[in-house]
Amino acid sequence: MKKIIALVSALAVLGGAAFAGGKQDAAAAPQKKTVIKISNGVNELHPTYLATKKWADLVMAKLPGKYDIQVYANAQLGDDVRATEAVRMGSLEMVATSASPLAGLLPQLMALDLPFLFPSDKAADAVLDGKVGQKLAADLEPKGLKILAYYENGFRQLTNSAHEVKSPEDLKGLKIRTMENPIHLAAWKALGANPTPMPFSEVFTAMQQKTIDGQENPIPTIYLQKFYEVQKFVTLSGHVYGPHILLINAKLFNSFPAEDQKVMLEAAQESALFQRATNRKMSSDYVDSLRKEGMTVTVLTPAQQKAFQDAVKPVYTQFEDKIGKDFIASIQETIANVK
Ligand code: TK8
Repeated sequence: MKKIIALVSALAVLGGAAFAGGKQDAAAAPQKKTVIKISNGVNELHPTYLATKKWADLVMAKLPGKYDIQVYANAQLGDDVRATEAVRMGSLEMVATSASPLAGLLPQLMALDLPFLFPSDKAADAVLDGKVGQKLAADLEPKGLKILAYYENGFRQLTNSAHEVKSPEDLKGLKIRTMENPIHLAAWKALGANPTPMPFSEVFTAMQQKTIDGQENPIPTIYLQKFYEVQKFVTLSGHVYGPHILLINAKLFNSFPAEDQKVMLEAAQESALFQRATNRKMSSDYVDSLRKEGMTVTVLTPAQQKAFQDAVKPVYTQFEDKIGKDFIASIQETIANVK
């Protein structure tokens, strides 16, 4: 039944794109624009939202009159998991989502969630812009999703409202919200915390109402979503690097004329360059902004950092069969070759 609904809605979307204007005289009746809605979980200030807006503006400027692209923020069209499912089904056209909550769809994506895998921005770029990124994109396509670009969410940092966290021992008893992803859950358990998965849009309220003590997200998100209003401590743990991936319904994309596809892919690359540069600048600038907002920022010494790394090591062996040992090794090799 689900399949039939998916097929019907996909055909409806395709039909809309292919037969816009119907049999009417093209000169007399203005061509009906194809509507493309893009879902963002983050708010309007976040580089990912800004980049989807940039993509929309570029595409509409280069293909005037053909597309009506509408960009939504704050999970108005659903959180990462639900919005991505809607894009697969064809009831929504596009989403910019974290890769982590899509682990159920494509277990290989979980390679990116392995803690302390990426040592730098450069290493992340090498992996996502190289063979690994291409492989993940190729494997997502049969699931109905086409990756237009890898934006970045960035290196995730721990925040909480209880006390300063400098070691895994400090995490004992802390209730930490995680993304809906088994590696994140396992890693925080291994660190001694009490992890609870939850959709992103519920996190602020959960912290405010103290149903959770903390969460982890990159600096731009912590600052722009005003998490400092409900969190006192941030530890620069940098435990996971996460991309934000820009996805479009694959059948819809393939139904577009080749020239339009080219414009969309080029606009995606342009928006990604802007997105990563902006996100990286904010990641460094906003550390001080968080201090100004009254947060205690904890920078770990190499020895303290190592204690976190050691504690999560078992997670690698725990998940290597699910992800694929060779796949993990190929990522590690790419990273090792980054100068
Ligand atoms: C926004 C999410 C968010 C992610 C999370 O939709 O859930 O914590 O970091 O950026 O993708």
